[in-house]
Amino acid sequence: MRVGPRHAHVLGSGGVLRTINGGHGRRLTAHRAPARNSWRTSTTIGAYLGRCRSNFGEPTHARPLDRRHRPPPGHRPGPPAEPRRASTPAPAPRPAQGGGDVFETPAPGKPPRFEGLTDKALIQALHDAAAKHKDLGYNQARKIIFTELDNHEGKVKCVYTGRELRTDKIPNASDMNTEHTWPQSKGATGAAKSDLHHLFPTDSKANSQRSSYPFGEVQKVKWSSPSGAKLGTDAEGRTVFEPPPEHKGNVARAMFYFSTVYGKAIPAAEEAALKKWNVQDQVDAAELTRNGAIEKYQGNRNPFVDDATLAQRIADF
Ligand SMILES: [Ca+2]
Repeated sequence: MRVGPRHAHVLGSGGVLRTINGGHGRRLTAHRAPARNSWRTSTTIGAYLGRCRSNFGEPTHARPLDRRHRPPPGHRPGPPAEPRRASTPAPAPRPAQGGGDVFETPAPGKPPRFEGLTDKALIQALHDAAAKHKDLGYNQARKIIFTELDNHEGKVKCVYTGRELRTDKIPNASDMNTEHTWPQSKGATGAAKSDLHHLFPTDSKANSQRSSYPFGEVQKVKWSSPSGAKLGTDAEGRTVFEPPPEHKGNVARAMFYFSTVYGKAIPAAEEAALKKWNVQDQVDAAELTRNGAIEKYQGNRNPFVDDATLAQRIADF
């Protein structure tokens, strides 16, 4: 894990997130309400998230380079200028929200990464940045999701329906299981099958409804959940799945991540919906925390969560 130019935070006992590596003269704090599974963020995190929002449409400005441009063919790059995480990250046996965990979040005020890159060059850079992440294996990935990453005070919540299940292990697959936001039948195989950045807990029936349909905006509803997830047909009559509003941006950023890391194209109609959702449902503290927790397990972040403007620099995923 890099520290230095970025802030690192310690999630201390009682869920207090504190800055351990300032350097930008600003301080982040967040306090987790122990009785409720929600985050109350300080105004500084609010200001950071607000900045992410305000970045939409703003011109880029002078920024320090945080990664190399793609090298010419045959070039063997030397070691990076700043120390990087080892290719095999340290094991992370503790729950993501337990005491003493260290993870990174982008420093408030720190400009986005991947300076100056757009389209194919940006896709290549995003692919390269994730190339050495650790393949956890599917069983370990599911165990992490249900017992640590998405287990909050003993309960796991379906991202499509909001249904909660109390569990301390991988549940019966007919009750709650693991959603591959990028479907296995469309290429989420091998290491991609176990990549936590696009895996979420889901109610098994809702997962069956989604099946491997593309995401889109439902006009004619065939199935829906109380939380607002829908299966049906879009304006062109295609069968599509629409997540509930609070998960739409998470889906979009997971799909952008998957497309760039694993070299899969997103169909145009689906991409249009995802880009819209990326703006509508912007990154919140919980999504940022999950991104940092996943980095502990598999050694890479989802850059589309760290920089909400990144997707706008790729015209065609
Ligand atoms: Ca969201």
